[in-house]
Amino acid sequence: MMTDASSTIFQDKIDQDIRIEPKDWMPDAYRKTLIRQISQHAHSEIVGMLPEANWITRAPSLRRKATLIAKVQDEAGHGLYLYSAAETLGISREEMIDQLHSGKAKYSSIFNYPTLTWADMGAIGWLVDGAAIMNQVPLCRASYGPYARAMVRICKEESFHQRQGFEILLTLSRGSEAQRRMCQDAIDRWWWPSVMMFGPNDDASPHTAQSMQWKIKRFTNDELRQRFVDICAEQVKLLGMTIPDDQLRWNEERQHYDFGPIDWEEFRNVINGNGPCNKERLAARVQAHEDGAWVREAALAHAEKKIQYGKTA
Ligand code: BYC
Repeated sequence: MMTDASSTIFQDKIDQDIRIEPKDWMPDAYRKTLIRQISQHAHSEIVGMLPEANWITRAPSLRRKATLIAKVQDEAGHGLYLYSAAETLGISREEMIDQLHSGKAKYSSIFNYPTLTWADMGAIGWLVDGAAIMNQVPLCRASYGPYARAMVRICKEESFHQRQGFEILLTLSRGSEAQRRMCQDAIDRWWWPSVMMFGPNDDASPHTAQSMQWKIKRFTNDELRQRFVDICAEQVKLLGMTIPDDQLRWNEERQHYDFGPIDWEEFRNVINGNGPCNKERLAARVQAHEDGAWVREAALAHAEKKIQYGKTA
């Protein structure tokens, strides 16, 4: 129950950068925001396995295959830490999974685009994981303890993912003419969806102001997007490739790169279920859940048996 005293204690902790822990009192809206964000983040990791898993059997060498398998497994792990963090707020795993499968919960727009060539594995690592890190490093300082702690390990793994992606592109960029074309084509297709990953502009973002006040978010969507553009605009030079934006140029006065307009119509379409792969992605998740029903039933039967016979594991 809310009292003035508990809400003052909560706010004092936020102001002093003291973490909020599961058993602490928190406003309902804070709890709801965290459940929304953490569960959508978890869903993104799980759905995010699909576009890359699509290339595991076609990776061009044993080393590339082993690395890609490890990366996709890392994403499964991230999803599981995040579901566990969300569960500490009082929502069950089943409820979250239902929300994903029914289309009620969102997941990152980026995973509704197809992976057409091997170079897409590089572009996803460099751009998508690069954008993810930009957004997620500040989440290691989020005010909610279990979320912030989960993010520390996730970020370490994401930074490896980003580097392996850049290395794939670097190899292609030093390869044959066909490989160079494949590299540029992947950058062309993944650039704008990656820029959109940061979410709507600040003036169109309903949650940012409150989440900043609660120190869940430490930077706004536009601040993080700008940092991402600034870094990529330099890194692309190492690849000898270009970013598909003819308005991208250094602004001496702002000390940032200016960039062209974002197609928000495309973003809205994708988050409303009408992107190129939305239906395919959800169908794959629902199918995997149904196919795994026997594992859940067996685990439950095993747990019940252990209780019945009083055995410990
Ligand atoms: N896609 O007021 P806003 C990964 C929604 S996983 C879809 O700015 P907020 C990776 C937003 O949810 C990447 N929806 O909201 C995994 C809200 O809708 P609802 C995922 C988006 O929460 C595997 C509405 O738009 N990362 O990196 O303050 C392999 C208004 O937005 C998107 C995370 O989830 C989007 N891109 O800020 C490789 C990080 N953007 O909920 C890589 C944690 C916005 O009201 N999440 N929306 O229906 C966050 O940091 C924040 O939730 C966001 C959005 C910055 C994404």
